[in-house]
Amino acid sequence: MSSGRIVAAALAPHPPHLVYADNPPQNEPRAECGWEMLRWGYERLRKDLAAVEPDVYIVLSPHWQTYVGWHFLGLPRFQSLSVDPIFPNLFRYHYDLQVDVGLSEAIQAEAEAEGLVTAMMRNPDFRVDYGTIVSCHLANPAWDKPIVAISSNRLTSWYSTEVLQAQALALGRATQRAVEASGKRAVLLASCSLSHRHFVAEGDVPEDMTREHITHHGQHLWDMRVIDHLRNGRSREVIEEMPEFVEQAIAETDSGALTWMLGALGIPTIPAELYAYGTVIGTGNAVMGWFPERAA
Ligand code: 2X7
Ligand code: FE2
Repeated sequence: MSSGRIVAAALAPHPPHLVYADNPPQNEPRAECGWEMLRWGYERLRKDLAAVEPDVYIVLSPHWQTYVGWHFLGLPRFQSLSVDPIFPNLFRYHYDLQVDVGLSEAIQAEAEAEGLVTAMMRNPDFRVDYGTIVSCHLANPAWDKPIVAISSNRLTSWYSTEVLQAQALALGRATQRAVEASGKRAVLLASCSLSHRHFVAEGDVPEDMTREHITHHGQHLWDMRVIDHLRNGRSREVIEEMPEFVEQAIAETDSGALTWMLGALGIPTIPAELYAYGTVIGTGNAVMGWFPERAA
């Protein structure tokens, strides 16, 4: 079998608002408009991802929260209704997704070899989290490729961002080795916002864009700093500054999603492409892409 590769990677935030505003048939609520900059950015990212002809999308989501180890979906198909616990008015999404169980198991085995605690989710009634669903939908709304879904081990809460990052980098190395051995063309999706302080109240019309702005100026400054690092290939600096970013901007990168992806890319020095930046109910969200083959 020819050598597999990570053909692209994306920072792919998952506010359910973006699916809501797109009005796909899978989602029950209907919207008039909203968050266009982010949605147009995703539109361009999707084209670039499709162009690298992926076999599989591998996603790590902050909303599948596990406290003992890193978990992987371990059945070929999951199908149900996903309702956002905070925004049930925006997101009631009927999903039917395929999992590349072989690749999931291969990443799990490599992660165990790195000394990580892991588990496979084999419960057919398991409800897949909305972060996984939103990022995968926005990256590939046709759902015509299988996914590998990885949980977020809540090590930032139990220990520290430093401990989280040590494990997320190991998980990234494990992912890279397993993809290579698989012979497949993989796209990685780091499913997270950057700064992450929400408003605590929502207007009567959720898509009323007159209300949308960053919660706090300090968050904007942090988001711009991280984006600037990534656009200029300074991913090592992002990893080094992560503990402060998480603490000061309540960043959703506390999930390990971004660190895992950067680890799998070998802590890239290639510049990331910025497709969009925008706020969603006060949080900061960047849609960004890495294309290792293009850079080579
Ligand atoms: O999960 C989210 C998020 N990360 C950002 C914004 C709004 C809702 O949900
Ligand atoms: Fe989130």
